[in-house]
Amino acid sequence: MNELVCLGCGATIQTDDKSAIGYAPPSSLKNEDVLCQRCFKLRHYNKNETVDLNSDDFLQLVSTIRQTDSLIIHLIDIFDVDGTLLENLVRIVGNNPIILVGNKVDLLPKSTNKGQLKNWLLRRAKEVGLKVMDVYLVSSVKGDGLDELAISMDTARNGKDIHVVGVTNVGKSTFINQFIQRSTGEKNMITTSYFPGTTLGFISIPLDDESALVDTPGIINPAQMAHYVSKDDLKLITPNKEIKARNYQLHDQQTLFVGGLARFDFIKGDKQSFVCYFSNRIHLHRTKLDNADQLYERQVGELLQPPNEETKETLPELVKSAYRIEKPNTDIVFPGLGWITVLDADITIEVHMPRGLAVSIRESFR
Ligand SMILES: Nc1nc2c(ncn2[C@@H]2O[C@H](COP(=O)(O)OP(=O)(O)OP(=O)(O)O)[C@@H](O)[C@H]2O)c(=O)[nH]1
Ligand SMILES: [Mg+2]
Repeated sequence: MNELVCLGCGATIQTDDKSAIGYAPPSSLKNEDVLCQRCFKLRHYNKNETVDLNSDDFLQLVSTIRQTDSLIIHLIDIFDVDGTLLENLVRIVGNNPIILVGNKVDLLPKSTNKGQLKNWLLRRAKEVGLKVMDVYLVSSVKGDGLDELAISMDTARNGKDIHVVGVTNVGKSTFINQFIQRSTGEKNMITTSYFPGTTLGFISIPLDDESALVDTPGIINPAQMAHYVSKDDLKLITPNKEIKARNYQLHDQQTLFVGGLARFDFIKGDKQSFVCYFSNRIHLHRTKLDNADQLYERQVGELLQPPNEETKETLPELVKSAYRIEKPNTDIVFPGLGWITVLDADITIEVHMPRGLAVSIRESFR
């Protein structure tokens, strides 16, 4: 006997509780493929019903992969590597071999040096103690890089299953949908959405008679920006096309606001250019450092958006950290938002982010 699961999200289908996960009207059970009500609404009305995400349940479920003999595709969002690279992946997938795949390359400016980005990802994986066979860069939406990866996956899996594992919202289901579309022509078979927690159970797509490509629910990482902002704001901060670099000449004692979600204070150093990489829909605002506190208080949710008037209420307060940047070509990374490249060097800055999210510094790969 096989449990009936939703084709779109992998949740176990039930017909009793309309407000619980996996609900489908009894009449839908006679269909060959059953979609739960939440997936149905997401697909047909683009309406996202919030589900109660219990991070422990998902972690436990995904951790059963430890007991399998399979190939792991660890998908991460190259726009938020700190928020999506799973340092504890080995605890979840055991000794299975891992290919690291950076998704969403379509969002990077075309000029990005992909070779350097790959090397940096390899270094990051090593730094956090993650052993990976190889690194690939792909766009699951556009299809870039998937042919090359498909060949490598086929060799590496050696007839075994492939599990696609990663933090919520990195694009696991979109990634698998591309492979389904390539082999059967069917589009958007698995439900995807811009909000975390879309996939709720394992979804197995047969590769041949013996093995499958398996979609898994996202691991919840509290350090992911998506958990701090409203759905509306998330839509604005998530880039939906290639990022246009925005160049700002700043003097010391000037501040740049990233909407009302983050703030960059140039404390000390020579006047210079800062290149900003954020969703084109986030408003950047320059002001004098002296005015910045007051401006924030008055204008967060107004001039400084996102958040908006309503969603500013739920945003954690911004907390400040100071850095001395000595090397030229350094990125200040605002997890889940984007980054600012410092072209020159020898500067002191202060950076403000919502409490719970930490800025990081890296060598730029531009
Ligand atoms: N620009 C861009 N967006 C992508 C890409 N892949 C996925 N997305 C978007 O990222 C969002 C999340 O995609 P999903 O495929 O639902 O992510 P997931 O990892 O399955 O999420 P969970 O099921 O919640 O764990 C959606 O809005 C996708 O359209 C990509 O290659 N490029
Ligand atoms: Mg998914």
